[in-house]
Amino acid sequence: MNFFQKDIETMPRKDLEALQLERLKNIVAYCYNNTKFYHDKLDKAGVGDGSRIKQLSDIEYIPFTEKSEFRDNYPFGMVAVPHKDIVRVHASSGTTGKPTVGVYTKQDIDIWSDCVARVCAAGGVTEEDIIQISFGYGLFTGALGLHYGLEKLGAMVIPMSSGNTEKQLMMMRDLGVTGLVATPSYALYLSEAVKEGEYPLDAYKLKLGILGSEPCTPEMRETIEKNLGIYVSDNYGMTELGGPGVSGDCFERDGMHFAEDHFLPEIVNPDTGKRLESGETGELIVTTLTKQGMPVLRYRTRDITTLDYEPCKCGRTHVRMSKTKGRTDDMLIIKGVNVFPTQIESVLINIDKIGPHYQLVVRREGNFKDTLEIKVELLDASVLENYGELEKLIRLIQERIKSVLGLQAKITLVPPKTLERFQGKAKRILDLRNEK
Ligand code: DLL
Repeated sequence: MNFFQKDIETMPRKDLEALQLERLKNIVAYCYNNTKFYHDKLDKAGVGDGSRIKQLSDIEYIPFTEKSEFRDNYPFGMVAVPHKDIVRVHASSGTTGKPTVGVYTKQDIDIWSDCVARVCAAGGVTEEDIIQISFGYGLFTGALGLHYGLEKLGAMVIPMSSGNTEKQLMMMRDLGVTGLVATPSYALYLSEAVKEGEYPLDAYKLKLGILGSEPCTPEMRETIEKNLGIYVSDNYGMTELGGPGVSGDCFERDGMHFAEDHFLPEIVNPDTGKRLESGETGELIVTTLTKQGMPVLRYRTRDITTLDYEPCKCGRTHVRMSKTKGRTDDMLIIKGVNVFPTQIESVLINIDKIGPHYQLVVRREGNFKDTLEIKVELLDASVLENYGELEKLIRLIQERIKSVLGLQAKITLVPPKTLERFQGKAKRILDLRNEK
């Protein structure tokens, strides 16, 4: 039994789509009538209150909502309810400019918790589990989002937050923690600490990892699973859509099931905005169907993925999104080749003698020519003393990168434990293109 709301999660698609259409019409009218932002935007696009929407594909008449509009309307310009109805505010950790704000009514928190509970149940959590949340508590949606969802599911929650590795491990051992909630990067970091710590792996009762908030390649997942002796599932979401709970893996791990009764996904060509067919890769666009506090129509997530509507062996009928390749803003264009860091990660992880930690340094030579340096950690520092072996390893990595990605990169091997470790999302790209 790994469902939280089985009737909804396995609903026949015909019924699901009828529900989505009804909710789509309602949310467009709701946005039009309750926010000046959407009132003006929908009027300008000639959509008005959405009464011309007769079928789901009519969604294409609605204009996209862009990330910049969140910033321009910071903090409460897109809110659709009076302040007295708002019970929570979260914000993204955006590194530049103002953060992106999310606001929640009581009903929003309730539905959000349901969606997160679904993701956790699908990843194997039951009310028997003791789950340590090692996301940083605060404005970030991850910690409180998972916290409420797990409590709703009935699991025992340890609100550990991130940092203080020794204490993290002590609590895991002492409380008999069975599941870890973290970013894949932090799970990797903790797994190394376990390996090097004085306690053997069987001093821990860990069996599950509910990881999300950043891309995790299957290869990275396998490394974490092996190091910690756990089963890992991936879950996806973002502040603009309320946080985690938008989609998550089932035991098939063949795409993350969308909570399609609350979020309507589409895929478009990121350059033209044209809608793409099921199975085609493009930018994910999402409309929130039930959010009261800050509903969003056709949000351009910038995440690159595919949607698969084929029935899943697990019985869920809700569409599956593939692991994201990354964000359009993280895509590097090196000498005309488009690459995502995740593609490089998949290549590196399969090579012996190097660890799963890497950093990508992008520089600009002259006006146009971008170059990529890949810094990778060695597992054993002694390789650095053997010139022949070092050269051989560098050549091997270079050739693999070239044959898989068609990309010529400079490879720098660095001693073990010299690259930065991350307690939240990893920052693997060091972009020096605009620095003199
Ligand atoms: O990361 C929400 C979240 C918290 C999701 C905890 C899952 C677990 P933001 O900080 O606003 O929100 O970042 C959103 O992170 O657009 C993706 O680019 C990326 N992202 C989130 N989950 C995944 C995932 C939270 N499972 C941005 N795989 C999104 C790949 C992910 N990328």
